[in-house]
Amino acid sequence: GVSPSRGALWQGEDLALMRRGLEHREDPGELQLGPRHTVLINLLDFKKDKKLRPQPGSNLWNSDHVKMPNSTRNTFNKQGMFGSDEKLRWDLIKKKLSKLSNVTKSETIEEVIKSYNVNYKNEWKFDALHKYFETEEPKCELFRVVKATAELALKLPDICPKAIPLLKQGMSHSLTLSQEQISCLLANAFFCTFPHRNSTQPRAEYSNYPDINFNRLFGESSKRKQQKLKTIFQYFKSVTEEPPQGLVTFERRRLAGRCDWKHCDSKISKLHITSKGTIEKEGKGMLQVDFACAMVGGGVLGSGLVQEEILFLTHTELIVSRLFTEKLGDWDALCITGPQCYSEYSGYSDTYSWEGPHTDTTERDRWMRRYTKIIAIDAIKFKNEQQQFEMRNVDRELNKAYCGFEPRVQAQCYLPVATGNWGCGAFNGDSKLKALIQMMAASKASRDIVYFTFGNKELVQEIWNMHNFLQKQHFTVGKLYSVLEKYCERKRSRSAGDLYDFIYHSYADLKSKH
Ligand code: AR6
Repeated sequence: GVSPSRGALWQGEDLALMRRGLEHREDPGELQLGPRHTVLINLLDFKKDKKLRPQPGSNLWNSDHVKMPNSTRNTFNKQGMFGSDEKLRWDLIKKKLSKLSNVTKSETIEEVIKSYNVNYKNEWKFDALHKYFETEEPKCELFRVVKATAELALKLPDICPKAIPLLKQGMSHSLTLSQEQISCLLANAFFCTFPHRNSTQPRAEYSNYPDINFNRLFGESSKRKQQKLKTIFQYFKSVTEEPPQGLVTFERRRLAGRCDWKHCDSKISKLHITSKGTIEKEGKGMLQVDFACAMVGGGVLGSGLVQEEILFLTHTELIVSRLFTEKLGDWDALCITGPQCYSEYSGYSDTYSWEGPHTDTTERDRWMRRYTKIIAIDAIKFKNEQQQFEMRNVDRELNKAYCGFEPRVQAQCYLPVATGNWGCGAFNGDSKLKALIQMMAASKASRDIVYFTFGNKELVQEIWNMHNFLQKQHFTVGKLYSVLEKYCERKRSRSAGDLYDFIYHSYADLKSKH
């Protein structure tokens, strides 16, 4: 290890030791469907020879399922000489997308997309897309990708025949689909074919869902948008050249009951804390936290470009969660198992830059999913610093984190949580408080923590000292919770000073009184 001197890059347990937990991988059991698990591939074929064929089924046009572009209920009125005539929107989409077989300029893509989205003809902008096509080389490769992506989109009726359930608020439900099915759905999202998903009205049918059609990605060009387009095009290039052969599961989970934090007697679990590395790279194989927006993916299709958006861009399959995941509630999390990484990147936010294709060599589990597990949990966005020290908000964050960390299968040893300054960037949280909250939730969930401070060496030391203190004094989660309550109470009436100082002192006081 490293001597606990000031300025050390890392502290705590050896990372290699933490990684040992990865050897006892949580076994998902046999792939099975059930009342809480929808599988979009054919199970018999899968069991027989691991072939990933679509499960037959039929389109359902209702409020419990994704409304598909190829539904016979997806119609439009064509004004003709003899009044209006109901037409299938999918027929029009087919006709227009086939036009892309000899596409030579990006304006054609704009025309095609607008031809079946007439209501947005004046609203949607494509300047970012055109700029991308002006600068990117070689052109022939670019047009090959567009053509192949259009062909992929058109295979929708064959690739995704079975209705896709919406993962709604309050539900605990998993959805397993093949990477090929995801690529086909994303190809449709790229060409903005999903019906009823474009309205920005507050009372629109899907207003409680993230947007899925890619139109926002194509307008308002900026350096960020260009780098996003590079990343997205890499994904389509990759999946159209060589369709990935595996499955991905999206699990919406809801916390079963209230947690009694005050009486939780779990001991504080082990910690490795480092200023170097990132959750997605050095935390590979662990339970990786996505610093999410309640609308999962946040600004990935718009201008946002921080932790969650970068994760969704490089692990592009994550974007499909926006198609069916209703806004997360306070007690919900979304767990994604098996997404693949398609791109290398450098930088962050304004300096984010696509650095080329990534070849993902992560092994696959019994369900042919990559051993990559991502937990989307959304922190509260605080308007002022004070709010987060209200106990009801502390409770909310504890429950939210625990909902993500709670083990759902029996295992000898659970994956460690790979996390960091959750809720402490765009969402203005205090990293010292959030570190304690995440430590408590992980401890209750019997998971160790690998914490990435994202360059902050001082924070490594501060959190490590606190963790050390908590362990030495045999703190339980419940005891720490009680101290937090006192601190929040104090904070209400006067200045309470630094949180960690308060914990150190209150404990010393407590001891001297006994
Ligand atoms: N690995 C480890 N730490 C990181 C990484 C990484 N890859 N990236 C950033 N950090 P932020 P939030 C650190 O702002 O506050 C999105 O739009 C870094 O210190 O992404 O929870 C979502 O969609 C950074 O300041 O998370 C939500 O709408 C801190 O983590 C919203 O942002 C927080 O990263 C969530 O905001």
